[in-house]
Amino acid sequence: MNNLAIIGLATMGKNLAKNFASKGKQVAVFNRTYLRTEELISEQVIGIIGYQELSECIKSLEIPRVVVVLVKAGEAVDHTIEQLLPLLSANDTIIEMGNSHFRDTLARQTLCKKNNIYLIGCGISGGEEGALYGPSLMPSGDKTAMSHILPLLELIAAKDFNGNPCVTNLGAEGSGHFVKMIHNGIEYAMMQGIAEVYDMMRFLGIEHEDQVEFFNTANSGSTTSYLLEITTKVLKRMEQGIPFIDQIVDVAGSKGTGKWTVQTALELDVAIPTISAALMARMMSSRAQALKPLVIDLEHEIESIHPTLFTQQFVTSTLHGIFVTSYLQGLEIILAANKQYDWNIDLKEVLRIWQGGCIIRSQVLTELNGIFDSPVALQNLYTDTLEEISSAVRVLASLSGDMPRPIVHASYDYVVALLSETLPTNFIQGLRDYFGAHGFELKDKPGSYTGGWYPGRPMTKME
Ligand code: 2AM
Repeated sequence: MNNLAIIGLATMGKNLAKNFASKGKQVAVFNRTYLRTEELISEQVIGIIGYQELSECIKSLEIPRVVVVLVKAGEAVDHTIEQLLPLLSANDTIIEMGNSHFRDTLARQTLCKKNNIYLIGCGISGGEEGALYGPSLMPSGDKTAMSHILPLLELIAAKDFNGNPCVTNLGAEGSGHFVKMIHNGIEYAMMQGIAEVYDMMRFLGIEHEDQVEFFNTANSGSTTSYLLEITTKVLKRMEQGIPFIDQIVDVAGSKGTGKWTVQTALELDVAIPTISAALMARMMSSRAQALKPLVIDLEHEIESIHPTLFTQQFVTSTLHGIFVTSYLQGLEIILAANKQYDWNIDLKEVLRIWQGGCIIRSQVLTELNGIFDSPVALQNLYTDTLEEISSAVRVLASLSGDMPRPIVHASYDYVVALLSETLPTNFIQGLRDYFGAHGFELKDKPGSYTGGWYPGRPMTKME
């Protein structure tokens, strides 16, 4: 009997099947188009058995059955689950690993529950390599099903900094895909940070080899990260004597998870300016492309910056500051979701399972452990981050040319606002009350008040 099935054999599904097989599992595989199944069969991987019919594939499984679904997010997932339900029996488990919206997962879980089938929504990060050698896995759902499938997932997951599997039960239904969504929002921001530092370098006319060296050295100590590791690799690629990156069109694609993160943060009233700036920067890149005829020659006065300002320390600390604000904002959304949805996602576990396999793995994660439990530690982190990013803002201000720097500025505004003793929002309250009697609070009196702006309309306490 086969131990589990994998449905959907695009790169991720295929590599996940190989990962399970390499750990001694007998994996039944199926794909809508048989050609992909045939291709995988032709690789003759021990432990992988291909099926032409879904029903045969499911029949071949030990009971209770475990079926991993890794098809295109959206309708394909619904379609696959619909096909699976009549073939499964009570207490079987579907593990849905697509990049699904957590609300879709909730709806699918309800449907499966009606059929006495467990559905575990499981975020997966790590790209193709991660799927093959060890991804970070973010599952959530029914406890009984989870206790059955966690040992399986632990087998194939990446390892954290202490050698434990990068997988945990995130708890309530939907929270696994939620955490994956947040992961992706953070990923958008970290990448935008790297792109902006690269932009500063080319703006300043820093030689290609020096750019590589700056990033290569930045990938050490507290900023050691997968994204900086691949930054050097992407930057180094040369084609016909010039950096290949120069031949790539400057319009960023996206599959929606960054947008979902920002939408969700808005719904939960959480300010995430760094992550939003990263999303907006991608959107602006399409708009700018559409407006290419309007391009003008912007000033590039590279002499205006003193070379001693653009140092390794500057590069590393700017990246560190942006990484920290990106993570903090993602974690803030999770905290708000715990409250709003009555979830119990353990931030320490989230920080742990992101240490290995996933795209946003980095040493910075260790600095954030327990950060929201200690106001002093949080204040110190904000203060250090402010120092890092404000130096970036000052160096950039000393450039006399024009260059968009959305993430640097958003991150700076974020920490500086959180640390400021006063904000100008008192003025907004004054204006709102003047035109709309929306009320305000006073520093020296409890309660809400309104009025006092017009003769004959004294300030009154609001009910
Ligand atoms: P395919 O090879 O038949 O296209 C990523 O696109 C994966 O999702 C592929 O394995 C693809 O199968 C599968 N997929 C896409 N749409 C699907 C659908 N409606 N039903 C089942 N699988 C689908």
